[in-house]
Amino acid sequence: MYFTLLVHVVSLAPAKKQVKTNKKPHHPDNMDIRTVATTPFSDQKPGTSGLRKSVTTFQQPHYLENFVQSIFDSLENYQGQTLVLGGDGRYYNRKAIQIILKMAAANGFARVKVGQRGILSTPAASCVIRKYKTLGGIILSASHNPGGPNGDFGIKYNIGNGGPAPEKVTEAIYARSKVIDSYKILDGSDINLDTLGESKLGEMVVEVIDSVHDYQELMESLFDFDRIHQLLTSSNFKMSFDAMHAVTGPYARSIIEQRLGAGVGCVQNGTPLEDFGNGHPDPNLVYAHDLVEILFGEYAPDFGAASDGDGDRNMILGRKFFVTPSDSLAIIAANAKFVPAYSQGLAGIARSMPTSQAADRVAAALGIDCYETPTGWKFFGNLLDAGKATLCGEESFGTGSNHIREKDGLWAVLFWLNILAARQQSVEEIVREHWRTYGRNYYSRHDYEGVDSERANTLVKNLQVALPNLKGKKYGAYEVEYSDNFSYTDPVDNSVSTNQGIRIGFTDGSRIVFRLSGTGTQGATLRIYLESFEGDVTKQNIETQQALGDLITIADEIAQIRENTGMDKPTVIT
Ligand code: G16
Repeated sequence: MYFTLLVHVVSLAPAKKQVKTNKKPHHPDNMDIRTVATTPFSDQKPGTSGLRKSVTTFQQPHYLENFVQSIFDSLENYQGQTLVLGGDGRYYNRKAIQIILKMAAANGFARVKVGQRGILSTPAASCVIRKYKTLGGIILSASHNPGGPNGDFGIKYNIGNGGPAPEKVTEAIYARSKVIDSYKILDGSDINLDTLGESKLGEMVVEVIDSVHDYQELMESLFDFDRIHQLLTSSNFKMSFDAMHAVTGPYARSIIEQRLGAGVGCVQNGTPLEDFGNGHPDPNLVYAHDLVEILFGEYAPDFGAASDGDGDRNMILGRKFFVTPSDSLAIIAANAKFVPAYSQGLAGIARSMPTSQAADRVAAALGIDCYETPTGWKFFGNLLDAGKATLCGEESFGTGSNHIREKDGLWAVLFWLNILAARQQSVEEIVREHWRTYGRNYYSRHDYEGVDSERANTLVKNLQVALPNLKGKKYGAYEVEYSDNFSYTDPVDNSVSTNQGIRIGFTDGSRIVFRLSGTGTQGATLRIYLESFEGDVTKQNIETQQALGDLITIADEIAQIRENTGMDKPTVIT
């Protein structure tokens, strides 16, 4: 809204009459909006989850600004609206926030809700967007990728349902980024992000909000906090949470240590650092080694969990026991009846295609639908909005529900705590009982990181050529039942996403899936997903890599992995 300046003009000539003039609406800050000429960058195509690049890429003049303006230009009727803004606290977060605030002000947003110190975990941002019904939000994160001046940075736009922008929006952003020739920015001074409260940037209100409050309130409405409190304060239960020097530290301290009574010391690496303490904030057995050592060491606690850079991933551990993310989704679904918000039943379950089929078995037992989507949380949005799915999960350490539209690391941890509190059994007992009931889906993902992009593309191309001839082919005891490149038709809006991963399925239900990651920033990352089913209880105790040994060999034979990547083993096995 513009202030109207009422000017009284008093004539010095013989005072016949007094003249009052309403001058054109005017505000001094309008003068400070600059339109900056720019030229497009050709590499601003959002990947699996927004635009992720090295910090140095983002530091190029106009790089961030071009992308932000492309986001704004792709939105409809954003003027006068509210935006949520925050990030995982990594290097360049604060700087980017100041730039985006000034661009939002110049582009006519009425208000931006920004997390204190620029911090908002991805699930918290989704929660705030939904709670205050804002137009959308900008989340600054490269998730689990390392941070610091030589690390990665990222930016993505979430729509009004709180979820990542669907493909039609990301495609519009990309299309705009290819032709952009100017952006708008306000020449104002930086906003103090450390103090809660409101201030103005031109006409726009900047509201610095408590990063934890709204999210904590939501968690409290979903879970049985009294029961979890009893568990966490009992003398025979110990847990350890590793925030990996990333965004969940303040959330876990407030919710798990303080509100739920676990006490100081339960949360390790709880202060968000710009470089994540030089770590790789990816909660898996390789990168969350501090936690793994504790949980697999002497006097191990009963429960261990970790979350990633932006707080949407989770890893669940019992004493000397790892729960695969695929099993975690299935077990959460099978035990939803113990959790207040889900005790009335689930509408359906959704999983990404490469995620194991363990959840399908639970869905079948519950008599509900199970949806198979491409990799990327954005594909769950429509299913959740349409009430077709209640729980969603991915092999990449992501689990979530219809409470927000992002995966949610701490939510998964609280879900497990709620189950443990209700069932009074150990993590291992619960998982083994699950396998006895539903069978065990042995599952592993092998990553080959930093592969030369051309070589990786050749591997995929060769596979694509081989696909039509694989059906009926025998590899030892395995016979190929189908082979294809996964294509998904969204059951809500009928949009089609093709080339989402090469699947080779065998007659006994085993699968090998090949995909190139859409989140890496250096070269290509080849992901190979391996899965086999074991219904025989006496055979559910085999070490995972051993159980999948034949499939690992077959994958190499079919894709010529060693030859094509020049690597003789994966860089990460999860
Ligand atoms: C993102 C997406 C997930 C996806 C993961 C890995 O997670 O939101 O849906 O599973 O990347 O994707 P890719 O296999 O293409 O690397 P995050 O936690 O990185 O935002």
